[in-house]
Amino acid sequence: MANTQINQSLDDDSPMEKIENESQGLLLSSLPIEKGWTGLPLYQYQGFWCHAKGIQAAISFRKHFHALDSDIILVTTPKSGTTWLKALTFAILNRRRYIFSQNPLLTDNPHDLVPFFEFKLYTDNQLPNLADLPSPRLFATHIPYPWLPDSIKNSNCKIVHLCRNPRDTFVSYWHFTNKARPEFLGPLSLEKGFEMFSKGITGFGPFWDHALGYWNENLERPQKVLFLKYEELKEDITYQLKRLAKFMGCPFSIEEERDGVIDEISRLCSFDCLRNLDVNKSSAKSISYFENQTLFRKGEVGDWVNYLTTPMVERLDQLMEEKLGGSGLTFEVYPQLRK
Ligand code: PAP
Repeated sequence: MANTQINQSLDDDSPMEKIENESQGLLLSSLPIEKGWTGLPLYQYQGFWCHAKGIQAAISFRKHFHALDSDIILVTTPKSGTTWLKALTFAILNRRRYIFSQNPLLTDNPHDLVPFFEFKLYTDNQLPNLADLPSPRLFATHIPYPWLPDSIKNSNCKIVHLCRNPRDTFVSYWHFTNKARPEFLGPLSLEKGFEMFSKGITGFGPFWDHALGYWNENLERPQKVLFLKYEELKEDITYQLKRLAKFMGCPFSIEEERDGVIDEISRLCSFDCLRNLDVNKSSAKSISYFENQTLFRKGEVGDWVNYLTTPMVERLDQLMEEKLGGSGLTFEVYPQLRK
C-alpha cells in the first residue's frame, strides 16, 4: 500500500482537462464560501464544507473509484484519531506478514501506509492505479457519507468509522490548523475557532452531520459500517481491537490472544510509541502540507477542560442536543463540566 502508483495524471493542457478545470471553476464560483481555519477558503458543497482541492478530489474519487467487496474503508472526522486508526488497522491486517521489529509502522507514517482518497490518491487530478494492490485494500477518507461513490455504498466492502467527542475534536482541530496557518495571518483565536465550529464550518463539517451520516448507516447496516469512538478505544483498546479485527474479517485466534499479539499491536500503535519514532518527529509531510510531528499532540481524552469556558461547553452541549437529539448518538466526556 505504501507504494501505490499514481500512473496517470491528466495533462494540464488536454482539452478534457481544460473542460474539467473550467467546470470546477464554475462550480466553485457558485458555492457559498467562508474564510477557512488555515487561511484557505472553505466552500459549502452539497451541505459540507471543504477546500477547493478537496472538492476536486472528492468529485474525481466519486467518478473513478470502484470498490471491491473485499475493500476496507476507514472514515473519520478530522482530528478524531485517524492516524491511530490507520496504524491499528494496518497492524491488524499485516500481523502475519511482518515480525514486529520489522513492521513498516516503525519507519513510515501511518498516512503513507494507508492513503487518503482526497489528500493523496485523487488529489491534483491524479488517477491512481489501484488494481494491483494486495487484497484486502485499505483506504481512508474524511469524506461525508453522501459524497461516497455508489460502489462503496452498494458493494459489500466494509466501512470503519471513527469519531470523537466534539469538545476534544474542536480543541485538537484548533491547535492543528493554527500550526498550518501562515505566519502573516497570525493565530486564529479560540473564540473565533469556536464560533466557526459551532456554525459547522470545519473541513468536511458540520461535525454533527458528518457523524450522523455514518451513525445512521451503522444502525441500518451494522455488518457494513462499524462505528467507533476515540474515547472507547482509549478506555479498552484490547476489546476494541478484537471488535475491529472481527469486523475486518480477520479475528484474532485463541493462540494469537495467548501469545500477546493484541498487546503488541496496541503497544506498537500507542501514542507514545508512534510519537517517538523518527519519522513522526520529523518535518516530513505525509498528508498534504502538514508536518508529521503536528499529528501527535497530547493524545488524551478530556484536554478540552484546559481550553473551553463553561459558556462554550454549554453552547456545544445545546448544539449537540439540537443536532443529534433522538438519533441515539451521544458522546462520553471526561472530565465532566467544570462548575
Ligand atoms: P487528522 O484528522 O489530521 O488525520 P487525527 O489523526 O484524526 O488527525 O487526529 C489527531 C489527534 O489524534 C491528535 O489529538 P490531540 O490534538 O487531542 O492530541 C493526536 O494527538 C491524536 N493521536 C495521534 N496518534 C494517536 C495515537 N496513536 N493514540 C491516541 N491518539 C493519537
